[in-house]
Amino acid sequence: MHYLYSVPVVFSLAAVVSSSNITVDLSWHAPPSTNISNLQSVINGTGVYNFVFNSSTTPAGLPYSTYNWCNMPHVRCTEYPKVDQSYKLQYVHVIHRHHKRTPYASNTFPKESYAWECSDEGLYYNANTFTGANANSSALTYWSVFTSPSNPLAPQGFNGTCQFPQLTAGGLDDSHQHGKDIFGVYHGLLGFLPAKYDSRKMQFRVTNNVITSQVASNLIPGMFPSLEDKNIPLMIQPASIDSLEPAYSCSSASSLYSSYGVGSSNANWTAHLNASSGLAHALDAISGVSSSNTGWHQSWDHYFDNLSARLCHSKPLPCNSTTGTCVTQAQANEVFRLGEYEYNFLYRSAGPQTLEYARRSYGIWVAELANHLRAVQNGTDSVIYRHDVAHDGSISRLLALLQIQEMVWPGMGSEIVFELYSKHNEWFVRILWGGQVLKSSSPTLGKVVDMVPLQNLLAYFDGLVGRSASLVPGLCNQS
Ligand SMILES: *[C@@H]1O[C@H](CO)[C@@H](O)[C@H](O)[C@H]1NC(C)=O
Ligand SMILES: *[C@@H]1O[C@H](CO)[C@@H](O)[C@H](O)[C@H]1NC(C)=O
Ligand SMILES: *[C@@H]1O[C@H](CO)[C@@H](O)[C@H](O)[C@H]1NC(C)=O
Ligand SMILES: *[C@@H]1O[C@H](CO)[C@@H](O)[C@H](O)[C@H]1NC(C)=O
Ligand SMILES: *[C@@H]1O[C@H](CO)[C@@H](O)[C@H](O)[C@H]1NC(C)=O
Ligand SMILES: *[C@@H]1O[C@H](CO)[C@@H](O)[C@H](O)[C@H]1NC(C)=O
Ligand SMILES: *[C@@H]1O[C@H](CO)[C@@H](O)[C@H](O)[C@H]1NC(C)=O
Ligand SMILES: *[C@@H]1O[C@H](CO)[C@@H](O)[C@H](O)[C@H]1NC(C)=O
Ligand SMILES: *[C@@H]1O[C@H](CO)[C@@H](O)[C@H](O)[C@H]1NC(C)=O
Ligand SMILES: *[C@@H]1O[C@H](CO)[C@@H](O)[C@H](O)[C@H]1NC(C)=O
Ligand SMILES: CC(=O)N[C@H]1CO[C@H](CO)[C@@H](O)[C@@H]1O
Repeated sequence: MHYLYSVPVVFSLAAVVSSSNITVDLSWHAPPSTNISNLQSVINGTGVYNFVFNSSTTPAGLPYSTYNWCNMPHVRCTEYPKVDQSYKLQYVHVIHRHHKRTPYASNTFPKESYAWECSDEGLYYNANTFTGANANSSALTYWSVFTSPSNPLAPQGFNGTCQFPQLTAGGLDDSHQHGKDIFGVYHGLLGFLPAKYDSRKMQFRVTNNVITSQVASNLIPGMFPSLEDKNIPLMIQPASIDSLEPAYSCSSASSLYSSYGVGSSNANWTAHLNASSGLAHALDAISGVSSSNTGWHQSWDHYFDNLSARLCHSKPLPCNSTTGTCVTQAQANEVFRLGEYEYNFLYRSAGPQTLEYARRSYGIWVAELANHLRAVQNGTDSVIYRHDVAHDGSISRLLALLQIQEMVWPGMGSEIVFELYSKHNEWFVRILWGGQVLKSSSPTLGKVVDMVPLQNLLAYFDGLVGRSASLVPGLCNQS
């Protein structure tokens, strides 16, 4: 990896044309160590740092900016950090994780002690031709999950009427509120977005995982309640090359990750698994997960998703119907501390490889963002607002690349916003995380990523991933 890297940056703005060479620091900078990254407090601490895991609503006694796994803080009028009026907002790019859902089937226990019902909503799948006013219209068909007494096989995990995963009714409401809050800021407070949906000015994007479309279909009416035309395109890339999820393959990134992360025998990674093996045994005895099931024991991901999804939906912690033993809140808290520790390690604390991993596995999305910023600056893009609905893996990689100071596991709805401003003939970017200005350890981005000169941010992105991600294919093919 190159450190101080010089990139020629050429930009033109309206009548003014200027060019400059900018030197930026592309190296990894260690995050400060905190309780989240301290194995001793992870294993022997209590509670979960005032984080919320059991409701989409953060209790009144805690600030809105509090980490809430079920529904993370995002931009909202009441907390929005306003910018000096001399800066003109030119472009906004939002990316966030989908909202709360049922667990993935792979994270459910072999046998669950209760069912999970989703009969309060429909997952619509329909396709309609675009052949003009007389087109045959399609029915609004939706999925209705059922099991039949004539089918002798029991489903993996929960019985009931849900897909695993699917957005729950609560997650759809959170998506709607998220849209309302964003619109409150960028239309209501700032007058930046128009009152009505306009496909020339805004684009919504999703991944090939249907849960992101479930979010978008509820978020958009939250922003524009009186949609005259309810047909809204959701941008999507082919699954094999999708940069947002990300789903493109990058073999060198995968092998780098497996040298320090989940599945590796790197002692820095396995230390916490070793230290928490007692908890794993206790939970296996309740869940019936076999101790030889590597998926469940090479990280805390599965137990974390399992337990947190229940609590976010006010469901009890699981019990073993044979032994009568239940998972305790203290055990759940330790699982949550371990999960936060893992994301902190995997995306920041493990070392420079976290940045290297991020630029390889998320470089294409970053290059797309950089080109959108350039196109707004050179006046060739009519789109002023882009909104991408993604996953924890997307947000984590992006936070690793931005070198966030305190990395956490991005909870449901976790949001990063890029705001592009102009002032006279200069351009600046501000980045918001959880609705507040992002704190980064990279000196190029500043301690707080607040009005960083656009050319510096672009030089950082270009240096790491190349213009139009030109470095990524080569990096991915390195052995
Ligand atoms: C960048 O610097 C190099 C050498 O210092 C110079 O040759 C080149 O023209 C510069 N490029 C731009 C775009 O200013
Ligand atoms: C947790 O506390 C126990 C008992 O005091 C101690 O043996 C163990 O080393 C501690 N674990 C960590 C990771 O600090
Ligand atoms: C960090 O953990 C220690 C004990 O391990 C505790 O005393 C302290 O209050 C914690 N700090 C925060 C900010 O949670
Ligand atoms: C959520 O958990 C906190 C801390 O364990 C507890 O004080 C609170 O009553 C719980 N809230 C709900 C809605 O269960
Ligand atoms: C509607 O469907 C019929 C077949 O039932 C087809 O012949 C016709 O072209 C379709 N109409 C339009 C406007 O696409
Ligand atoms: C789930 O359904 C299967 C049959 O499909 C049944 O054998 C099992 O008892 C059910 N479990 C619960 C917890 O309802
Ligand atoms: C483990 O972490 C230490 C301290 O951060 C680092 O010096 C060492 O290289 C790491 N070991 C491996 C195998 O990554
Ligand atoms: C694993 O933990 C045990 C105590 O639970 C300790 O004796 C042992 O040294 C640890 N092994 C490693 C490789 O950290
Ligand atoms: C309950 O505990 C027993 C004993 O640990 C285990 O064999 C079984 O798989 C567990 N799960 C269920 C659903 O009974
Ligand atoms: C404006 O920027 C975009 C994105 O980098 C680029 O594709 C386009 O060629 C530029 N157009 C002009 C006129 O500079
Ligand atoms: C949150 C989540 O679903 N995590 C994992 C669930 O398990 C599958 C299969 O092991 C993983 O691919 C997911 O990342």
